[in-house]
Amino acid sequence: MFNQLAERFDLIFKNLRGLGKITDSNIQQTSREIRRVLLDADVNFKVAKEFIDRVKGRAQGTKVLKSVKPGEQFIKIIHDELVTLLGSESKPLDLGSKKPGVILLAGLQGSGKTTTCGKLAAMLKKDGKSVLLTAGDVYRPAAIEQLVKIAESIDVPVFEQGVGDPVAICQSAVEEAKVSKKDVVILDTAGRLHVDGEMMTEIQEIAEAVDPSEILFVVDGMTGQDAVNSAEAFSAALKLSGTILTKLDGDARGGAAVSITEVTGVPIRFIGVSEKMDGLELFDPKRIVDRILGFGDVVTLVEKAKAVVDEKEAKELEKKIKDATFDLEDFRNQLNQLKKMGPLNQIVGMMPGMNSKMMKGLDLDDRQLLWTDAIISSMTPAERKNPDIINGSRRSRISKGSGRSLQEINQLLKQFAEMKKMMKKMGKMKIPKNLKQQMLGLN
Ligand SMILES: Nc1nc2c(ncn2[C@@H]2O[C@H](COP(=O)(O)OP(=O)(O)OP(=O)(O)O)[C@@H](O)[C@H]2O)c(=O)[nH]1
Ligand SMILES: [Mg+2]
Repeated sequence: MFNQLAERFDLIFKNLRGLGKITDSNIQQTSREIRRVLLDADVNFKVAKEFIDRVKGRAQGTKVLKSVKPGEQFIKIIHDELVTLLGSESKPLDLGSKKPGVILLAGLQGSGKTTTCGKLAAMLKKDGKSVLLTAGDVYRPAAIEQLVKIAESIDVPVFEQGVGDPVAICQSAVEEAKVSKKDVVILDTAGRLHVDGEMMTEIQEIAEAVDPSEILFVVDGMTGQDAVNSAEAFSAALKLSGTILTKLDGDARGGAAVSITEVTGVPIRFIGVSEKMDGLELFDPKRIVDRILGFGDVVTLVEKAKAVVDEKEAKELEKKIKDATFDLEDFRNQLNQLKKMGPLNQIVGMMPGMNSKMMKGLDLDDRQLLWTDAIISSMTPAERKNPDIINGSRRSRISKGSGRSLQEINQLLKQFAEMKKMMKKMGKMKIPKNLKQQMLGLN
């Protein structure tokens, strides 16, 4: 899911990370790139334009700020705006105080309503709630059968009256749920085209008759631009409280997700990630954006580490850390391996807890890797083995040899000392052993 978006943003960020300064021209260029990425992912052009305008505006604002890491700041703006665009926060079902709470599902034909009814019921049931499913799609006998089958599979009762008036059926279902003291009624409705006025009126009547706690718009995540049109129509007809985006386990390009929140003004609440009854996840904008932008993802980190760290080397390294014989030569090797894994800040960002206090004082700029390499190369083997012998005159020799300032030499030595300290802490850290080993590429 969202792989395409993720890959493309990754490229943009690679360029941004190297930025020494935010300027009009790099704001322009980045905006153009983002625009292309969004449009290729099927994000509605108006939504894309507004998004870019907001990012541009904020980037302009930071242009004058003297920032330590302008590129990172730019990335943060994009990140924050994407989270906002996707609705900021996750919002679980809110059934209010009424009993039963009523959930009405609406959407186009084949969008996944009936399946999602079952998934929601299964989720609520797991939460200890009693649920009544309702067959409000009376136009196809198969639709009722489908719901009955789903209900059986999760062991939840169904209210059905065969063919009849959907408004009356839904009302009766709520009455029935009251009598049998159910916590929640979920109403499955017929798929309708937004251009079909009669059918749109019908769903409005159902909503008026049962006064739902949640009116959820179910939309197929694989649909691109069309999703925006139907979202507009459904949100004009009904007081939607959220969207459920289905079929995101396919190769959905993610554009619909990005556009729909902006168009409907209501958040995406859940995403469908399989055909099965447990294939529904609470939608968490921050987590999704982090996923799209490659932040804070341990799994990816482990994969990346595995790809570049050879097992034998990793074991040797672990031993060195344990024995405290880790020297500057090893430090340089480590940095080179990190370099192979991708932008440093991204790597560090993926390590849980690593971007907090522990990393303070470590300045992670990718260009610095090259300079660090130059500095360490200008040291003698003895100095690399035992940095403590690097006194003032050795420092100035190294500075001349590497073409870097004395201050940088000092900083590197300090960094190395910090890193050793950090590794000692890592040895003592209370993270599960296998995670630590994974991070070191040991399994
Ligand atoms: N892979 C995948 N398939 C899904 C998901 N949600 C629904 N489907 C499939 O999509 C198809 C249509 O789903 P339904 O639940 O019947 O859709 P509907 O909106 O009730 O359709 P109508 O009642 O005809 O309007 C079915 O084959 C489902 O199995 C999902 O999250 N992932
Ligand atoms: Mg259906």
